[in-house]
Amino acid sequence: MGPTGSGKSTFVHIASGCDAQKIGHGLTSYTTDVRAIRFFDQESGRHIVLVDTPGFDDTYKSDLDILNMISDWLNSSYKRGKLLSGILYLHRISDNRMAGTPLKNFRLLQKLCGNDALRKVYLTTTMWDEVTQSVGDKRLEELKTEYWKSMLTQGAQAVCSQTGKNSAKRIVQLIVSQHATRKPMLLQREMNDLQKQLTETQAGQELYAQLKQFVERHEPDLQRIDRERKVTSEPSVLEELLRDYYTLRVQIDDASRQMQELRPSWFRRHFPHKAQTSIPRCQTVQEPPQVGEEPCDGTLSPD
Ligand SMILES: Nc1nc2c(ncn2[C@@H]2O[C@H](COP(=O)(O)OP(=O)(O)OP(=O)(O)O)[C@@H](O)[C@H]2O)c(=O)[nH]1
Ligand SMILES: [Mg+2]
Repeated sequence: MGPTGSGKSTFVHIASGCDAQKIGHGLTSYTTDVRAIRFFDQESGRHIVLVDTPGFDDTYKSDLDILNMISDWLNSSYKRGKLLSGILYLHRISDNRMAGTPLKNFRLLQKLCGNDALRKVYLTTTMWDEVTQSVGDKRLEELKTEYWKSMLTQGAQAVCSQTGKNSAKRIVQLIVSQHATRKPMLLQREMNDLQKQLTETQAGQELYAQLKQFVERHEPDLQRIDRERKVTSEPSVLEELLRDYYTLRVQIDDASRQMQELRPSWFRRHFPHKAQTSIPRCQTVQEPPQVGEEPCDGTLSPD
């Protein structure tokens, strides 16, 4: 898991040796569905399944769509008695700020896992070739002592990923070696053992809180831009204000739609001016869960 562009598909490609077609080199999000790759690992003598996920803050899909896809996959594998050996979270060491996206992703990850499965979370960093060793070391230290601290104290592990095949393979070997202590994720227990809806899970509630915070923070900006555009006569300034206005309007409307989908009645009570009777989806429709696994070497294990 990890923000869009953090190198998830690249990691899967390097560690498994499978095709690189799913790596996105453009500026827009690339992976659009949950994709499981099965390969035979010579070193451990095991068949390993690496699951690639789309990142939250995707260019085309809403965060709710992504959460739905991930939860569909997790629930379907839980029902088949499969537990994850580890959850690998990727962060770009080349990011010079801990911006909103990684922070939001990270909080969702915590809520998806819950305390029990936190010990199966491996926090790692990519793009070391884009920074000097000293800058990378300094940022990694800051991650460990600040942003990752609470997860690390609860048992998550920080694993350093230097760019390259050996490092990716080492991380996979580490996860495989600790495979015996697998735990279900909180979301799997909530939705299967406790029969909760996604909206009632901690991850669903965290997503709702993030969307609400976005709407509340940016609605005043929208009003300010609206006021400014009404008193502007300079065409180039007006054009820029209109562009900003519509960009933000689309983002706020989209966040509101997701909130309404997550909690229709609460949303109607607190945002009556935004509530709609039907919920049009402005993003791509949700795709069916990808529960199958793609063998990359043609060798499927008997189980
Ligand atoms: N320099 C450098 N580039 C990397 C590294 N890892 C990934 N990339 C590049 O970063 C870009 C995005 O990589 P992806 O693997 O598609 O990222 P992703 O997390 O799967 O992105 P989404 O599918 O959009 O969520 C690609 O151009 C990769 O080649 C790395 O360690 N160093
Ligand atoms: Mg990807």
